[in-house]
Amino acid sequence: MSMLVSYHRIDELGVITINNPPVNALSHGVRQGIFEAVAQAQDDDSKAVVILCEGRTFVAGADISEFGKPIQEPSLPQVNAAIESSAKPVIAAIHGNALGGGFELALSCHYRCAVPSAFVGLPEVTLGLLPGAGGTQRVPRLIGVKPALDMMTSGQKISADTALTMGLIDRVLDDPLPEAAFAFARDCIVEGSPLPRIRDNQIPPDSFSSEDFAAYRNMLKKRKRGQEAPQSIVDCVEVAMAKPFEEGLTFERSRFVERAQSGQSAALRHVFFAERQAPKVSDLDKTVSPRAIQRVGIIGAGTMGGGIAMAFANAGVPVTLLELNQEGLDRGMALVARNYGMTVRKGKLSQQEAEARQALIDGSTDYQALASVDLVIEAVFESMDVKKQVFSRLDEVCKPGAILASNTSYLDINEIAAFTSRPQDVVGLHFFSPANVMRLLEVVRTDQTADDVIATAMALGKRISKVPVLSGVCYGFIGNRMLRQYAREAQLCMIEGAEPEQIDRALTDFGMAMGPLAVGDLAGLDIGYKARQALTDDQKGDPRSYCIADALVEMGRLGQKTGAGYYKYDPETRARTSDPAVLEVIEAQARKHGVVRRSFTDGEILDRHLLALVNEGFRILEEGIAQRPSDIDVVYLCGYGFPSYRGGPMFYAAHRGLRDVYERLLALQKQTGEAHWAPASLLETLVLNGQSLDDWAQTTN
Ligand code: T1G
Repeated sequence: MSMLVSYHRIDELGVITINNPPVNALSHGVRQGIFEAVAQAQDDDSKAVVILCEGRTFVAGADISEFGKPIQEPSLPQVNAAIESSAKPVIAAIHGNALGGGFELALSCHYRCAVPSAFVGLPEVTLGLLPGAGGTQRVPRLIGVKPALDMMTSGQKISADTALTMGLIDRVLDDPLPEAAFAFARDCIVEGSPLPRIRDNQIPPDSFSSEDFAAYRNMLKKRKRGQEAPQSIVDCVEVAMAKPFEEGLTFERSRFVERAQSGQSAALRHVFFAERQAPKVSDLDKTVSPRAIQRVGIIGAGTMGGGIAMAFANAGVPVTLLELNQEGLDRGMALVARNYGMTVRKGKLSQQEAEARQALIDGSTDYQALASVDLVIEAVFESMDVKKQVFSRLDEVCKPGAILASNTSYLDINEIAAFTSRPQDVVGLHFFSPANVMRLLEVVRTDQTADDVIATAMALGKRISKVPVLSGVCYGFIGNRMLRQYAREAQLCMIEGAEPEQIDRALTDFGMAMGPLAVGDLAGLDIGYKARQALTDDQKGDPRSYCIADALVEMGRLGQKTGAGYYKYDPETRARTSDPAVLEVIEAQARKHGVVRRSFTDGEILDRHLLALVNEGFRILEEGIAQRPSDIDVVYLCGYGFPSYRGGPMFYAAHRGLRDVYERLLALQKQTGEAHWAPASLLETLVLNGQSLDDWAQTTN
């Protein structure tokens, strides 16, 4: 028996214990160990078998890091078949999370019990996969077709109490493991035969018609736009209704292997590990420990300040929101209250919970109120003069050791840090709007930020349910710096001949949540306009890349907030439609700048936007602004609506092939004569050396 799995006896019970930290993933060694232990139990005089896990969780699934490698036997379906055909009752005793293959293993057991704090789920769809060890055949037999489809296509975790109500488990234990599970197992022995084998359950043939399946598929086409795995899950469940269990298992396996070899699953598995890698800062002094953050101050109670306050209150961290005057403070606190009210009305939070969180946010107009906080985040107007006033004041009132952070999206944080006598305590914490919702947090390290401040920021990011990504100081950090190139291409494609709808459609067909021009209208065209006003003509760059946007703003078309921008918006429904007036503006600007407009293919539009992102991504890596390529992917997935099943801009480039990307950039440079299409030197080096991005990342991190 391997060290990963042990078997011992407790009186009449056989106990199989899995111990594969950190999450008891079903690696080959674990599968082998369970398989052998089940066989051993068949041969001894135990009356029942309990499967439980050491550590903080039950089995959290197959070992994702084994995907892409040849499957070693026994496979999980073989292990599950051995468990289900056991002559003695096998009981799964669940704590922490029983997810994916871990819950499929539990479903092959005859009984399932769980501690109250446990969760079960089949999140394979979030990895572009489907439950490939019997889940698609056993769950509909246990809880019915619709609940099974909802469970597997959402991938959501289900609490122990809800799982009991749904019939997924048999008992929620009152007492702690393992004793309570042993007691339950003894009850199962008394229960006697025949053993409940889910495989023997029948799905009522009229419980879900072919029309129902068709309707469900259509619903998924909208809700899970572009994703292949949800549709495969429906196919498997439809077979579960129509075919005997074994045939269904065979069908499921074939679809599972197909999914596991798909580009979408490779991308989503990359995302899984990339999000877990991002908070790790490879060059930090490993001996430093994060500073304690018990209370936070936020300056500026506007949309960003209010959202940031909610992000901390949602994590149980008390916040002081500071505003210049009472009127501004009341407006900010009212905004927070309104947002919590909306969350309650949507049923996402109880009134009681909302009130408890709101109570953690108090307000003040006096800087002295921040004297004892552990961290201050400034979210005021984007002007260096205003930042100077705020940070000089914070330097006076904040206690030694307090971290001073700026939520600036663009400004030079080295310059901001220089306004204080404690630049080592200054860091950028760049949230994304709405800050209480968006998962991305860019942690911007200045030339002097102390290691323990970075360690604190990364740990704090996880604590408030964000994905923290480290960035160096440059204009726009990682996300906005790349976005400028992407937004430039939207403007240039427009003035050169493409229409706003075509540009946005090319990107949404690729899977972006919204096209660049619709995003501009949502955010407000005046934001970019004001940012450009602060730049010199040189810094602004080619006027063709902003003249249309400027013209629309100067016409008062600021986007959704004025009912018109690149599109016009229905005042009631907010539905957007194209507006011939915009085409007139575009054609006028093209004439003014001597541009002869031409037709575009969607493919060219897509290439110019994606490769603008990718090329700037390579520049950001070669400058060391981002630690690793996957961090750039996380920024775009968690902050800019890049489709997760595409893996992110750098993953996209790596899987498209760096040579193809390189040659396409050279072709665009030749076609347009634009210097910005010159391939980044890192990309050129990798292509000429035949090196992959992963290889490079391994050598540099
Ligand atoms: N395989 C390999 N490594 C895993 C893993 C897994 N299934 N789950 C977690 N890890 C690693 C993770 O990379 C991290 O490593 C460490 O464990 C802690 O994870 C046949 C095919 C269980 C809720 O999708 O959702 O079963 O960074 O930071 O926040 O049908 O991990 O420390 O080096 O996330 O406490 C289905 C995936 C697999 C669940 C714990 N299962 N895991 O969250 O810790 S497919 C899943 C999670 C499958 C079958 C199919 C979470 C968690 P490192 P963590 P956490």
